[in-house]
Amino acid sequence: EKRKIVIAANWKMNTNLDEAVELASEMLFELSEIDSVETILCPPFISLQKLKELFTDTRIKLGAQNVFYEEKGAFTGEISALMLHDLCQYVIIGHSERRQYFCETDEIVQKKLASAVNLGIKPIFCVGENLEQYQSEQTEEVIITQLTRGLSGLKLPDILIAYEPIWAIGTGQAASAVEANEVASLIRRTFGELFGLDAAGVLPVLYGGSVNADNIAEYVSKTDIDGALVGGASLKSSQFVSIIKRVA
Ligand code: G2H
Repeated sequence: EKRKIVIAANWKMNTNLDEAVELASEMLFELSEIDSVETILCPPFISLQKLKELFTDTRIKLGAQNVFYEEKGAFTGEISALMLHDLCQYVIIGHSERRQYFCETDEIVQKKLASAVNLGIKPIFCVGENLEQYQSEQTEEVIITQLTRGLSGLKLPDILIAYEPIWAIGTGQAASAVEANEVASLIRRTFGELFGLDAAGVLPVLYGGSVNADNIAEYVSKTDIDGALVGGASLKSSQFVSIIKRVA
């Protein structure tokens, strides 16, 4: 069974409400006929409701960029899976920017994954090594640790995993497709050891880090890469649309 290609846009901390609606409308106009690619937009929280209305009865899916692990209570400024589950189907968890700037540990990531899964939101679980780890050949160890800690205690989660080498994020220095595929295979093998071969066989594994319309085809041509998490190139509708059209 061939896994469906997934292209997810991570807009990060960009776009106000008007800009998000404009960008999403342009993308919708170009992509409405395409159903061979699972297309997911992850705008800032403030635009989820409007984009949900815009995408009603369309094939485009929505995701949040973060979630807190408690369902409700005195957690000033936080947004829970309980608040998100009727707004979006996906949520990015464990992105390196959150690990780096907001002190998210593997333990916090695990709680967030568990909370999202419990509420029926599919996590796009990000893992990846930094430059120093990459250069000292610790990639495999880092990935296995992030996966086993992040996924601990979860029962056969409905999840996507994104491999994002930190040294390739927003730098224009993308990992080679061969290298990315080796790590994608490692992710699939590790997931298989945790949840069984059948689950590993259908697991969507994405690559993220300086993906654009020129390099996307090579990534998805690889055996274990099923799509991409796209940052910078998802902020221009023409660029994002061409990425999707290259793999549709
Ligand atoms: C990696 C990626 C999207 P960019 O963070 O998650 O960003 O495509 O800008 O490298």
